[in-house]
Amino acid sequence: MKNILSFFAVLLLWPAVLYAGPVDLSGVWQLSKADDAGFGTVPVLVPGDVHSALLEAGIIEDPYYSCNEIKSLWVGREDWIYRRSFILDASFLGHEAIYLRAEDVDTFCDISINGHKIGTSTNRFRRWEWDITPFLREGENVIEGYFHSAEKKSEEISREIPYPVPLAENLGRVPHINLIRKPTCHGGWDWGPCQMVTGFAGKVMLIPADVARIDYVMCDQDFSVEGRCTVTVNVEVTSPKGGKTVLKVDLGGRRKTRQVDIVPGRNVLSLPVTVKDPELWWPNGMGSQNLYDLTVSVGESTVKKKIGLRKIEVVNRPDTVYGKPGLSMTFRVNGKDVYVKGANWIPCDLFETRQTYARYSDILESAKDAHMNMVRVWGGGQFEHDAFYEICDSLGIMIWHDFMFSCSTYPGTDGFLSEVEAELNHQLRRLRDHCSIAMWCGDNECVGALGWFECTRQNPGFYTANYDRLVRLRNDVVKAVDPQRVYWPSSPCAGFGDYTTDNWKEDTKGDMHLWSVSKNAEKLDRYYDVKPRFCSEYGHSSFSGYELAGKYCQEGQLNPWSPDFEHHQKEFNGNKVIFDRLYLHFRFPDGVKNLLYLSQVEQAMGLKTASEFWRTLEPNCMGSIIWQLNDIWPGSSWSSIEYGGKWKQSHYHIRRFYAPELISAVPSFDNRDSLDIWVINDTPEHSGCTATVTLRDFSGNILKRLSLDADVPGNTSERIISFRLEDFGPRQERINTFLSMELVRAGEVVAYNDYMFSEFKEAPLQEAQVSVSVHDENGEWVVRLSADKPAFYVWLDAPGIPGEFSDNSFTLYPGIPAEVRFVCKDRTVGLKDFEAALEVMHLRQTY
Ligand code: BMA
Repeated sequence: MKNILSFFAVLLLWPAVLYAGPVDLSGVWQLSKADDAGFGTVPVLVPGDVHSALLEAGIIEDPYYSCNEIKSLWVGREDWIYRRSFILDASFLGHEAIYLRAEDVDTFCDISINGHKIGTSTNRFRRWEWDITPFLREGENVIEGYFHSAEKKSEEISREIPYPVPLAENLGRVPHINLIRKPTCHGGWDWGPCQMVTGFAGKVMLIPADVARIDYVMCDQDFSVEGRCTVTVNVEVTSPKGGKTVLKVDLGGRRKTRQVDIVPGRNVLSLPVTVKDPELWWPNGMGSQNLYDLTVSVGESTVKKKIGLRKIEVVNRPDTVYGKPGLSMTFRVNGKDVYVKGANWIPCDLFETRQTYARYSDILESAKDAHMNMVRVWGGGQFEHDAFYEICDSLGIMIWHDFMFSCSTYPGTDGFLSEVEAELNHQLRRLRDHCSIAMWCGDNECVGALGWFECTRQNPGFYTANYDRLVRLRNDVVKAVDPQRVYWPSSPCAGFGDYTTDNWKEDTKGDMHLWSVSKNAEKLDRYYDVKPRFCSEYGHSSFSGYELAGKYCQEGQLNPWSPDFEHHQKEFNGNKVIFDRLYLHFRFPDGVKNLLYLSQVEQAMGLKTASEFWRTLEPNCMGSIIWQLNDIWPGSSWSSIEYGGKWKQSHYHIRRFYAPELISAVPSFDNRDSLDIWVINDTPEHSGCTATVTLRDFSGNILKRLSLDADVPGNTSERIISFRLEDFGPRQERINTFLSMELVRAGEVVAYNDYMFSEFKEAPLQEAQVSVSVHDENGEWVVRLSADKPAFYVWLDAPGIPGEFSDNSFTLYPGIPAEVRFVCKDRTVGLKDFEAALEVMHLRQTY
């Protein structure tokens, strides 16, 4: 970081930063505290944030360590001033107009140029543009941004609204953050700390214009003629003085031009380009992600982007399922129905300086590796930076995109609604050409919030009418700006205008959020009672791994009940519910390391039970989105990938249970005394497999083995056999055994799984000895493992060495050695270091 700062400092001192095109004011600015001259100044990066600058300057301690979060809460209650100078020459000033454009300004900022106030930002999600031509001068200019405390502003606004507008309890420390347009999770959430991050989080640019300034490029795709896609390129242009110029479009080498008459002010220009035999964009697992280069220029202004050609529909059709009226929820891409396998995305860090391309790419690559085809950008976070969407486009990860509203009521005031209208008008224009965005969704859990508070229950008509205004406004903007995309009113919800169905419990219509099983520590069998059409949230919380917990706890506090560790558990009663769930399955573990390990095993078991069952329900259920993929800081949470990028056990399980081919044992839903074996084949081809189902005891002896035909057609889930449980003996005998299953094609195991007849705490697990050796095979690091007895949830860990194993958290059987590869993400680490760091754990070792 220090190096980055000094690099930018050199740039800043460069005598004349002169450009013919836009001037990017990114780099080092100076930060001061508004009411404290003694504070002096510290360098601050743009894009960036105040906290990062204070941390770099040693003014605050790392808010992610120990209980330091509390020590830096003051930062959000102060006003801050950003300032920098820049040099302009006469030729730049010769342009007809020069605009200041700022994105992601968080949140309330008075901006001045050379002492003249040019405008005030009031919303992080809008793009701000001001004509600053009269205020610029040749030579040195000064720009200043005065950031008012957003927390204090939210309090002021709450005093102006004559009725309560509550936000869910236990979510954060800033009770009125829902009144301002800023990432709600900055105030804290049940997986993250409160740090009211502020500053220029996006770019600040000077944009010169004579004839044309391109504001947005937006493409419409028309597939109505077989074998071609007509892309109509729409360009929104602002012109200071108007004039004649040329609109040029180049779409993957197909060039078109048109003379255009530009009028002063706003212009909308269009040019259609036809692509014959388009190479379509497909989600991960369904085909390739072809992207066409698009270059558009008007007058002196040029925009480049990459677009994917595809048609995405969301089919919400009334139907009858399991004897009840329902509403389907099916994503369809290029005419093919997709079973969605996804996870929920939250901001990948509180601090803007750490929301880097590398961070996005690491997490999203991990999602792709685990066969995910969708992330849901959750509504309590933010519209992400461009890199996020570019990476999703290129990896084939579809996006279910919430608008930024979560777990709250919202004001129905004209002022609030006009902010929402303005932000959506910008964000939809900015993002709509990203082929990965599959659907806009109004919010997170705001239908439910209508029933969460005393005031909303007392006055349901008033709050529902307020909410309905918001729902309709959002719908109107989508219809006007992005009519080719579906708008789903809220997550979860049962469809338009349905504000009463409780989609935390109802499973017949639309999408549901299923939390009762994990948050009430119910038995995992309860998942088999719920048959969602689409589950967009379900999760099991876990502690972070031992290595990571050791980084945020002070010495002597690596214990879940210590102050430091508890501080990193943000869910109300979160530790208690983890313990309650562990009690259901496991014997009491020895020591903290085993406890943390078990919490991750339980998380994997919970996600696996629900996700595998729901895949068997295809096509009645058409997708599941796990809560949650990533973390905002290091702590206890529902994530499958820890802060820093390390996979928890659950992520390895996700990779197995979201794989295109799966074999799974599920209790029969019409008769719980039966056990069905399912084969799910999400590939387009017949599977051509055989399946083996083996009954073993815990010493590893094979008691029975059955070979079955498992040739399942493409995109189908099929029950290949149903057993009566008593076929495996009476319960008392059965609990001494378990099933292992394999799906085999041409002698190769394409999927494997196992099924326990009892809880692990009841089963007579044997003290398996696991032998491990590490080898270098043509530059690949290979770990060979074998066990003398069945060993469950065998967990390989190489603390201090970043990377992923080709498989992990699996079952080892005697006589069947396993081979696992490790891909190291740090080139300075050698095989010997890896070997020295490697640790292996398994379930029986925990007690
Ligand atoms: C939900 C989400 C989040 C929350 C999660 C875990 O329903 O929408 O608000 O973090 O549950 O409690």
